[in-house]
Amino acid sequence: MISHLKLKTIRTLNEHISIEIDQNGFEFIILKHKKFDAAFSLYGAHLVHFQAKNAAPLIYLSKTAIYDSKKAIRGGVPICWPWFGNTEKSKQNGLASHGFARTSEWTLSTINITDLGIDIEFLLEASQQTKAIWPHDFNLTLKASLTDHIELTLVTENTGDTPFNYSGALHTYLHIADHRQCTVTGLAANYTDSLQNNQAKKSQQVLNIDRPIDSIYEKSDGAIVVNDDAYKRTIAVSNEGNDSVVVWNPWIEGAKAFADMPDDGYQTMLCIESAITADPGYSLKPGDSHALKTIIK
Ligand code: TA6
Repeated sequence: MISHLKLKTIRTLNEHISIEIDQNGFEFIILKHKKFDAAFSLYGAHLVHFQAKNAAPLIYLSKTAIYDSKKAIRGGVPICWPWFGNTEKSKQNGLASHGFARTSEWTLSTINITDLGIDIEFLLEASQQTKAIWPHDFNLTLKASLTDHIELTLVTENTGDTPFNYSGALHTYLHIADHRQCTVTGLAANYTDSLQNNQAKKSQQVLNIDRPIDSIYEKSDGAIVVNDDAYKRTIAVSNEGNDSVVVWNPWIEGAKAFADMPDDGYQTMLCIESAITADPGYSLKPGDSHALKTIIK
């Protein structure tokens, strides 16, 4: 599991679910199933671990991630919502990059355990705190369906009486064995390079992880395949409800600059994100809802 966290069990709900804490009391929901092990934090409704039986972990979690309920956990699948990155507004108002969902305390709404796997849902509702940052009424639900693979669906519901636009991403950190023996195929032909002034570029058929990468690809029709050769596996990422796919690796300098990522962290991770990044975001009328989904197998 996430042994480096040295977790202690404080509550066992049944053979499949327990609540464990780290040495500072930060809580994790630990899920054990015959098909997989997984872990979430209620903070951010953040999937921090997923490992199918007899397989390597699918999700990267930084060994130096900070669990202080102030900053986003480095790794796992951070929920970037209701904006992606830094917007003019977020910058003007000194708001955090990638919105507030990943740094909010969610509530656990349902858990359903079957022979096939575990379905678990988390809810974040609009509050005075959220409305002080983003003046809209909403329900935000993360639905996770865990079997021998991961399905995450983020459902945004406009519960107010005025329309709003939102952007964001399921910011998946995939765990790979070795960036030098890993390539990505299935990305769209066109992308913008966030490291070169959002310059429009044509993608190669095969992406190598041999430099800093921060690219926003058009959405792919089919699955994006990460050829994780050193683990002798492929990871297929399929997305729905997205308008783009963000691919990110901080590389050597980026990893060194992060206090919450080991200097060599860039070698065993790659972000492939189901994202809504196009201006003005996805528009939701009162009473409407929209689902952003990623399937990782
Ligand atoms: O998804 C790519 C990105 O927007 C990068 O620009 C980088 O900022 C990354 O997200 C991580 O952001 P964070 O706020 O989690 O450090």
